[in-house]
Amino acid sequence: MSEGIILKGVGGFYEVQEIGGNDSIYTCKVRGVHRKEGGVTPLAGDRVTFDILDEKKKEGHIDKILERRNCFIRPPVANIDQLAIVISVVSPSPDFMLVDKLLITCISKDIRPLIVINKADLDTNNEIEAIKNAYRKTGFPVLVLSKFFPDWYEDLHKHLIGNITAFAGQSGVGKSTILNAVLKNWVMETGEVSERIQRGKHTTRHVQFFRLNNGGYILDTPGFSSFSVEDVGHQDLQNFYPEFSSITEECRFKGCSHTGEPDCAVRELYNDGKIEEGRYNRYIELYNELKRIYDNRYRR
Ligand SMILES: Nc1nc2c(ncn2[C@@H]2O[C@H](COP(=O)(O)OP(=O)(O)O)[C@@H](O)[C@H]2O)c(=O)[nH]1
Ligand SMILES: [Mg+2]
Ligand SMILES: [Zn+2]
Repeated sequence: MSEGIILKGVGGFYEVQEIGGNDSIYTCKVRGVHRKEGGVTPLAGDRVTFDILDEKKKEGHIDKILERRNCFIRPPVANIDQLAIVISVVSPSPDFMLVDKLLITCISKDIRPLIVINKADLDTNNEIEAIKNAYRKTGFPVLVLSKFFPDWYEDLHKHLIGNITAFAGQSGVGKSTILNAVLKNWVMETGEVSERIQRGKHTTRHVQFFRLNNGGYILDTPGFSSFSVEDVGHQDLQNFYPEFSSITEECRFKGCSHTGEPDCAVRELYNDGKIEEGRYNRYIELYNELKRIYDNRYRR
């Protein structure tokens, strides 16, 4: 029995890369008995045990899916360690609400966020400094990239080693460009592999993991670009804002929502510049949106 990771799954066939062996990739099906027992459907990113049926043809059978660290339905992936949240300075202009929502997903799924500001070459109004300032207050790492400064990809690569990293963000921010640069520099079979990452929003693709030379995997999927946080209740929303945790005194009201009550400790943090204005305003907006959903759902 071998252990491996599913790099990709298409039509009932899974590409499983052996771990701890010779890194070979086997095309596997799932054992019939597993399916009959109502087993879990394998996802890209799943750790599995598998039997090698034919070493020459590199064929095998998936035996068991090992316990998942986390999983997503859309896109269908498991075991993500890190999410690179990519925005561009301009064209398209940043969707900060999407960034905030993706940060909430990260925190709820125990995924490390990495905020990437791309297209730095187009920064004419010193926009980058403002964005950096806003998100540094979250404590999460912020990187700046541009396809015209290829040396800067080294910074990104340092964060990728040893992690499974997915890339998220609006269409057009430069995710494919970044992935191609990483593949070119840090994945071996360049020619063959990098052709598979295509530009353009209308290409239908499946989830695909690539293993980096120095360890770690990167994941190309368009699926993280739209996002809803409806599973988070409005009362819990405040727990997903790392900036809020530095309050030293309590709010006057028990159960304070921090959206406008008097003598609010979070508001105090905001007044002291510990929370950026946009972040705070979007918190209030999102709180109201979630509360509306809650009220509609439980209205008698
Ligand atoms: N000026 C500039 N353009 C970029 C940069 N990175 C990507 N682009 C361009 O932005 C467009 C969208 O890039 P793409 O990688 O397809 O974005 P994706 O939709 O997020 O995968 C393409 O025309 C790229 O050439 C960058 O750093 N600077
Ligand atoms: Mg793309
Ligand atoms: Zn408060």
